[in-house]
Amino acid sequence: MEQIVNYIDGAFTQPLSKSWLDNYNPSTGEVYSKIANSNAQDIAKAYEAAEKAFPSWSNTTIDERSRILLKIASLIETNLVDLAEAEAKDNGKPLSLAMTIDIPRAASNFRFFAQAITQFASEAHESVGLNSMNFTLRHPIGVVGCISPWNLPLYLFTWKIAPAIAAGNTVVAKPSEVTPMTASLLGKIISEAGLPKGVLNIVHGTGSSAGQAIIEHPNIKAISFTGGTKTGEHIARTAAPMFKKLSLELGGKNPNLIFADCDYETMLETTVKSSFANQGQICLCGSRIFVEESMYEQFKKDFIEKVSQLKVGDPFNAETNLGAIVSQPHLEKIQSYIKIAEKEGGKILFGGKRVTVANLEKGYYLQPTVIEVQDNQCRVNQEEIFGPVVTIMPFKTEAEALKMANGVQYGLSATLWTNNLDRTMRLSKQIQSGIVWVNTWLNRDLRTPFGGMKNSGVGREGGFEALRFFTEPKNVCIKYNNQ
Ligand code: TXE
Repeated sequence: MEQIVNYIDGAFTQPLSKSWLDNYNPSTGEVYSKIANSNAQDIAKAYEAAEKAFPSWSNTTIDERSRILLKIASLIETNLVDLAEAEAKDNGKPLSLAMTIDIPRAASNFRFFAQAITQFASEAHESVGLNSMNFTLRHPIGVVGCISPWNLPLYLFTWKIAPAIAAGNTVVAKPSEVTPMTASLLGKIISEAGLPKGVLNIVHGTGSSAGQAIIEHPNIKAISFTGGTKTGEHIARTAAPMFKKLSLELGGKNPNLIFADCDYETMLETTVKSSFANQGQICLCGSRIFVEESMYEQFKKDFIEKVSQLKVGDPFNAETNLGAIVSQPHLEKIQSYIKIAEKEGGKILFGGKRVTVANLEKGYYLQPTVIEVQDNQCRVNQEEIFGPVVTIMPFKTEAEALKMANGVQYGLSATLWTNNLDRTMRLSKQIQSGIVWVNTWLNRDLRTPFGGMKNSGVGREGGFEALRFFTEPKNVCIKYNNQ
């Protein structure tokens, strides 16, 4: 059986423990490869390689770093089909999604930061009248840790790594143990692109062993993490006493506010996507849908009709809209929330059941599920489910919609559907989330700040924000003699 091994100091290496984890194909429910179950010693080796590579990489010209990152981007594109197939198999997402979103975006991440670093400048402040001049140096931090989740495996892995190495850091990175395959293929690509050995070290394994060793390592001074809010809290507790720099991109429970004055057809089509893209396993999915009362019944009917047309099935079938849920435990977690909804008095308007796909009977398939709820305080409206489950409920006034939108512990993104400019401005200012989309969803410009408020995280990535995170600013103040 194929083994997914670590990539440390430019070489593929077995885990020191010689222990392995099972890697499941969620569309068949079967184990199809073995993953290195790395421990603190593997992380220590990865750290040593990264530390050794740092002096030279941090002094490599911006032009040269940029050239290598562009080469990585091109090689990802050359390998588009192989990477997309690997992603679909490892994660269960439709191949069409991996081909059009995940892998192209991984290439864009490298291309974007290859270019952004050439424009990344620092500030100067002249202290007029005091005969002094300040300028800011932005040093790379050193060895940094990047830990990523399973929902958008290569997309989010590269979202962290690209700015980290563009800024001159060296990296110890761990993809999710649930979806390690494309990160492992990236090892081959970076070596072909000529990234010097030790600049990027990819270590596989569980969060509690390999991940924990990264966050506990005293000399890994910055951690960029995307994953669950509970894990983020644990990372913050562990890292804070060591004064590590942290960027935490955590869960969401994003509201969709739909007003009667919106462009109905565009809203309807986009809302189906924002509910169920990637089986609802995107932190930006709009899982709470609030609809203005005057159009609620119409929306309910049309939405359910559209949802009922979605095809759940083999990720490799071009007709498939929803592939498999990422893992058996995650499927069970989602199903448990559907039960909770029923107990709480929610009405399942569509879905709620496991789907058996012919020839893939053991795969983890679930119907897209729409639940009508009475109260925003119910658990299915308050807790992140992270699956193909959305709730809908009506609202009477803008104030009530805003109160429900903000009435959760999360604050990652929100989507507003309205053609009223005054309302757009009022709500955009008052909604508590890191991103507000108006009449669109998942519309991303990589220059913009990305991240959440409240329990959705700390810090921003994207554009210069990411380059600022991965550098340490130092002010230099020079006093001069004016005579
Ligand atoms: O995430 P974890 P899980 C949410 C979603 C999901 C829940 C749990 O609600 O149901 O989180 O998912 C690593 N030290 N999101 O359990 O555990 C882990 O190995 C260091 C939202 O899969 O947070 C993996 O690489 N690292 C989310 C990464 O953290 C640790 C995407 C994420 O895993 C660690 C995924 C530790 N102690 C889940 N423990 C989003 N915001 O997009 C785990 N990890």
